[in-house]
Amino acid sequence: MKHLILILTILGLISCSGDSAKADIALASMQCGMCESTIEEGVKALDGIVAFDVDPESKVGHITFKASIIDLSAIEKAIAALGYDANNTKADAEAYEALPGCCQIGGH
Ligand SMILES: [Cu+2]
Repeated sequence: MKHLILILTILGLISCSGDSAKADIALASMQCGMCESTIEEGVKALDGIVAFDVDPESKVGHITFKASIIDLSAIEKAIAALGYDANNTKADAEAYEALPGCCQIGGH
């Protein structure tokens, strides 16, 4: 019985403190400041995002999210749906074509 209580206590701690996860997302196809704000707004609109910050120089998005609500692959898919590559998830072709010219690779 004591063990059971101990296990339940540990599980309780994990579900509270272990909920927040951090990850870096490579945004290699991002071209300009508009891309940065498009991606930031799109990601921040998702449920479960605690913080998201894009570094335009390294083209990396630093993200903190609630792992119980959303996972990294869902975030990558959301970025791909905006028209941008996210890690190994390729941009949705139609969304990419719909981006302003300055946001397409080599489109300056
Ligand atoms: Cu752009």
